[in-house]
Amino acid sequence: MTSFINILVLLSPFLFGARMCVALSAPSLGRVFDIPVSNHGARVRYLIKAKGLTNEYENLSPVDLGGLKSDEYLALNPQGKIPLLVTSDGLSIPESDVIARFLCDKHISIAPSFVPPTLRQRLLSDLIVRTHDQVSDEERSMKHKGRHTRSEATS
Ligand SMILES: N[C@@H](CCC(=O)N[C@@H](CS)C(=O)NCC(=O)O)C(=O)O
Repeated sequence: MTSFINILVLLSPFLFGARMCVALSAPSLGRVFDIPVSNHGARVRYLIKAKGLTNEYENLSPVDLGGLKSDEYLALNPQGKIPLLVTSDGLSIPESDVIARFLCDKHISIAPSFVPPTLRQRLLSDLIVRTHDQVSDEERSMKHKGRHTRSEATS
């Protein structure tokens, strides 16, 4: 499989042209560790897609480094969680909202900006993000305790 990918990379300028060739070589801006079912990961994935930056940020699974709790992954993110952005200049950034704000700021010139135009809309946006994270953390901690719903948690 690896040799097939190597051959594809070598042939890519001829097969796909120069632009695709860039996509197959090392990503220019960084790597995002994530898995498709992660709701927090989706926040980062969606932003990168909407800004047309999928060729610039390589998507990897923590399994590529041995899993969320492997020494290699924990060295990058001591929380042992996804998503994680590792920039090409060596910054290791956890927390989906922090990553999202970093990417919006870094790529502010690429539409959509994802910065609501009014104070009231920015407030609402912050509340939506905060509420999602709070509910999601609560659900996760209930699952860890073997309870699956709020009513089970209070019974
Ligand atoms: N506050 C974090 C939460 C991240 C989080 O809980 N991610 C989940 C997947 S959606 C995870 O990595 N769970 C694995 C674990 O907790 O061991 C964020 O916004 O990124």
